[in-house]
Amino acid sequence: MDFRSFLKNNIVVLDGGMGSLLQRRGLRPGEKPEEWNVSRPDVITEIHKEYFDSGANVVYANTFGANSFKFSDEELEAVVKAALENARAAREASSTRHEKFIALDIGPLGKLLKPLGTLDFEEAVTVFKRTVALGEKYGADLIAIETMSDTYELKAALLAIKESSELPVIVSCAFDASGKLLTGGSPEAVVALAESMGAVAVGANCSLGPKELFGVMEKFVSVSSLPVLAKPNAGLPELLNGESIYRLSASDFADYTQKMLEIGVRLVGGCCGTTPEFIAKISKIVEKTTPAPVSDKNLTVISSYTHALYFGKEPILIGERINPTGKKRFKEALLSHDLDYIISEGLREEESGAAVLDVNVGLPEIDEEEMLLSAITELQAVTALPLCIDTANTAAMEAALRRYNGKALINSVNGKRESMDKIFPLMKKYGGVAIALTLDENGIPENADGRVEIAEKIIKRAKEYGISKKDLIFDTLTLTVATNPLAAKTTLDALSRIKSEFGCHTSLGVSNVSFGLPSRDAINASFFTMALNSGLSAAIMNPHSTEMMKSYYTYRALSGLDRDFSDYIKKADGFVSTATAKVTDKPLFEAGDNTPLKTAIIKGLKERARAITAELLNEREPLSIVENEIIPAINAVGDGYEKQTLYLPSLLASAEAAKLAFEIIKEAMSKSDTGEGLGEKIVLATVEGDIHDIGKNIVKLILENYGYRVFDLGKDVAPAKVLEAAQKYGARFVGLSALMTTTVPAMEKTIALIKEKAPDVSVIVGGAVMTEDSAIKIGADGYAKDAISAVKLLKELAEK
Ligand code: B1M
Repeated sequence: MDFRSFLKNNIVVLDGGMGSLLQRRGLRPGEKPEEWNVSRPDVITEIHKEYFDSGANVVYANTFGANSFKFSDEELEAVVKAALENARAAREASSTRHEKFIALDIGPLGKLLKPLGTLDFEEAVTVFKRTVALGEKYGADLIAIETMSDTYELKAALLAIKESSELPVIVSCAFDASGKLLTGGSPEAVVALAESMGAVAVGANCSLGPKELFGVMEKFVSVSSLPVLAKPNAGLPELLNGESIYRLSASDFADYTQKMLEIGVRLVGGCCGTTPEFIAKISKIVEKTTPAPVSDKNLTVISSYTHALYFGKEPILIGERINPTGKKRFKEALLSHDLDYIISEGLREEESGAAVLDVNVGLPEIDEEEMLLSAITELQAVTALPLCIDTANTAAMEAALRRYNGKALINSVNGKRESMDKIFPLMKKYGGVAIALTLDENGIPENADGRVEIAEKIIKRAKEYGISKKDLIFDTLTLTVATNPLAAKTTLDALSRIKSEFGCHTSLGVSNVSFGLPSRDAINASFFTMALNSGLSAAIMNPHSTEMMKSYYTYRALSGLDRDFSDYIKKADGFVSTATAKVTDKPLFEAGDNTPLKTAIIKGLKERARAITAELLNEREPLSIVENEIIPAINAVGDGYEKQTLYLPSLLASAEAAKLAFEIIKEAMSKSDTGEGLGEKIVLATVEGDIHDIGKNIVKLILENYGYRVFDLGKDVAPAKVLEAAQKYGARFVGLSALMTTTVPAMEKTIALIKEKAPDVSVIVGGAVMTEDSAIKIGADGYAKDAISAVKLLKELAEK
């Protein structure tokens, strides 16, 4: 039986941990587990056999880290080949009679993708492809992507498989205690992506025990139309003498597994700390359990890297402002490649209440493909809103869909054969939900019947491409009532019929209705309310329009979608004060904004931050800009990160913007040395394991400004390197920075080494995680809470 058929009707037992078992059998720290496929095939085969004997239907071949970042081409082929041979040998040796499959195991590449790290998306796809091709060549039955903590890397892996293999793929991600991925992704976002990219099962593995993971599994089961997979650790790890210990017993683990099966999980196994004993206990339970049915949830969903957005729960506002039509300033921005302007349009829409951003950057004079790709890349670095990719250029659409981190909304397909035959293959490959316009080769039908017929034709053609109608949202086209008074009624009739006859969701661009008439906002708003009442699921509109937002919030409140009218009440003040204004087109940077640099950094607008800093330097002291703009902005972003209102990519975008602002300040300040330090030498470093360097860079700048000769070793610096530099440069001082509790031990280690080998050198420390007390405790000569205190402290130490 092949894996797909087995999965359809059975609960699948997966294997348990591999790494911890290898350590017990002598794998040394730093040694690559995959090397044992070749050097210790007996051990690997034995472990696989134990899992098969315990009842596992699937063993993961020992290829978790087998990729070309860690192995040369030759080595990679050897380890993957041996991995699959070992698994096959185990299968042959195992005498139990249940179904047995071998998965090629694909783990994270060990490098973060841009914008979080330096790895390019396409390079990640290429690297995954190499491993996948070997897995296919050496006979894997399926592919298991596991322990992913970034949806972007997951997408790269899924795409690599799609482009190079026919094997079924099961997917699982690593969630933290908040129920999110490292980059902020929710289970719902993972499901949306995995389903749309063609996985056959989706779920969670590693990081937590079954108890802590239970809430995450409930979320998976509630939204997934695919079988759900759970492969937790044997409880939460405890660190003992540098080793992770897992204390959950096999029986307790099995009890939790039973509960997971009861809520509908269909693939169960274990990760770190679990052993064949755990799998044997699970298998016993599975034998007695009837598989829960896997139902099609019939959800129309798009997603970003953080969250999924479902159509039909409440009306969705799609911001239309990223579009050059009729906008001189926007066109100029496109021509001059002013991405910050384009992005700030999107951020303003988000502030006004848009839930999705439509992105249209087409202009005949520019390379639309390049521009769309840049806009998508930059936007998804600063906002977590799902994007709607809006272009008639198929190449640009494909490039954007490929790079989009999630399941995109696609604007648009229509009933013309040519349109469907271009868009549907892209949807099939990259996933997505398409806005389907009810027009075809004969134009827009005048009556509702004609538009409903086109909708039916689109649904039929989509089906031929294997695309479900739940991934189509119908736009029955708003025409102006000025030339045809029945136009609005026809649009709404078609909309209601498509909803009731086909069960499909709908969207409209509303503002066309009033073209050529006075008080357009009044007509638009009434039409919008009528459309909402006819069951409109989404509207493409200007979220800065007060009248439209009034309609939206009153509709929600009056139809019971806004509990206690709380959203309405929050917005009502704005409605009153702007009652006479047509559109509250509030710029992101208002005249009189005292903190434009702060805003630019918080929003992660890099070029804007650089330009504003240069302007501010004409009127303000560099240091006051650092203290009153840059540091508070970074702290504000830090607060948002802590409260989980924003996630790592946004934090990084802000840090990058702060860095650019800071570079301009550095240039200005390098001209103003006070000479106070009289050339005293100091070696500066952020300690090993810590990559936070904004604070350390500020300290460097100020020290240089006070006449110190600073030797900056950068971030993540090993103790020996710090010592070596202090000795090499004959520095009298060393300054260390640490921002995380986990890197304070590295600071202590560095101080101890310096005290031992260079006792004449004084060490000062700082960083948000440090205090006067903790500095003394780890043996530092002094603690500085900020850069100016560091200058004072060094002076005191020099005088001692
Ligand atoms: Co991260 N980060 N971060 N981060 N980050 C913190 C520090 C954190 C508190 C956020 C949080 O969770 N609330 C948290 C640490 C928790 C803890 O251990 N207590 C954290 C975490 C967990 C992480 C990651 C692990 C996230 C993840 O991957 N899950 C990861 C770490 C990776 C690693 O280091 N191995 C990570 C990554 C990042 C970014 C890359 C996105 C980015 C850093 C970019 C960069 O530095 N190039 C980043 C940022 C920006 C922050 C916050 C938001 C801001 C840090 C900062 O720059 N502050 C931070 C939360 C926060 O502090 N609000 C956070 C502004 C800066 C001017 O202040 O550095 O304190 P500070 O420097 C001050 C003083 O302390 C002093 O002078 C400076 C000027 O006044 N000072 C010295 C500093 N060094 C000194 C040395 C001296 C004297 C004075 O003498 C030598």
